[in-house]
Amino acid sequence: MLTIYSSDHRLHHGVELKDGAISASFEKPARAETVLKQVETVRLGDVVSPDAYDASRYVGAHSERYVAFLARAWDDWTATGRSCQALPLVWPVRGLPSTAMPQFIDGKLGFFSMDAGSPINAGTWQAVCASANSALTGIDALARGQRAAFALCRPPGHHAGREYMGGYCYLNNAAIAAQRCIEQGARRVAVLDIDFHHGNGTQDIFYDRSDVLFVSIHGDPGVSYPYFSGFADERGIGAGEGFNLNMPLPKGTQLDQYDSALRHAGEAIARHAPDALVVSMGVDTFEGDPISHFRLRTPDYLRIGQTLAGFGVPTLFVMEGGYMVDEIGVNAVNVLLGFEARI
Ligand code: OKP
Ligand code: ZN
Repeated sequence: MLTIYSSDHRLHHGVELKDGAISASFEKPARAETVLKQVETVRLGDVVSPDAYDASRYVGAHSERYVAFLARAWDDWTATGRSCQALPLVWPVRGLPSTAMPQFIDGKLGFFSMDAGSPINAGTWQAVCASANSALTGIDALARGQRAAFALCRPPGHHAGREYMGGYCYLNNAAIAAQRCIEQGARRVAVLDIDFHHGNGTQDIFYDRSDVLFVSIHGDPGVSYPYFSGFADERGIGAGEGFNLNMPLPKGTQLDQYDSALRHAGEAIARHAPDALVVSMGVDTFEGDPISHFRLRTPDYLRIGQTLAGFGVPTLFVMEGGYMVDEIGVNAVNVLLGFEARI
């Protein structure tokens, strides 16, 4: 299987608010390095750099003004005399009267974010573009006839909505790839999100559309991030009604329960009959993950990959979460080995 990877991801590293204090983010450069190392160890296949794409390729999944905000955010922030990371601190919640885009960068940061989980520093935009371009390069590989490809994206993308960043995400790599697939002539695409956290951003982007089916298996948002999205009664709107399928599972979920959800997802995907499948692949479903609550074990990821291969659709894997650095390489690559029946 082809892997698409860019070392530009190292340009992005940030902080997060945890337990009342600022600390280094769980979403750190070593994550991608660990996965790449395992790709090389098992000789998964060629590793290539992403092609270059214009930032206008991100519009469609995202709004033009959001992409423009992201591209300029660091310059706008430093123009105010600050050199620390840019973080939002105020949000337009229910009851605040103005829905207009603020002029000042501090207002824009809140306007275009769902939380304070996506800090912006000097290298963030370049890393974010390399990550999205990896997904675009992967979808183009499928268009050229590959059965599968692996976009080793970092930072992740599935919490980024049409007009907002959040949860370590800036551009929605999976959605950008799915949108390109449609623009290049695919009639239907499915996005399957197997990260522990609900892919609220991907849901947001395709919620009113019937051409892109979104299916997500994740921790119950009643007790897990992102709390405000991911419930089973969110089924799409307008033309998109019935094309959004959320399968929240309880804390402590193990392979048996997970696998039946995955088979249920497979049935929904088969009914959609997509030309391509984009898998938002997080491995924070692992029992040792520091921020999640499922109990999957390392060999379980081989089984998951096997099940995904059984769907019989050309598949782009897009890296999302997974935070137990020592284990995410083996777990992520196990999905890919299982898919290739190298068990
Ligand atoms: C990104 B991805 C929990 C705080 C949650 C954000 C988690 C983002 C996960 N103490 N912080 O879906 O893996
Ligand atoms: Zn996650």
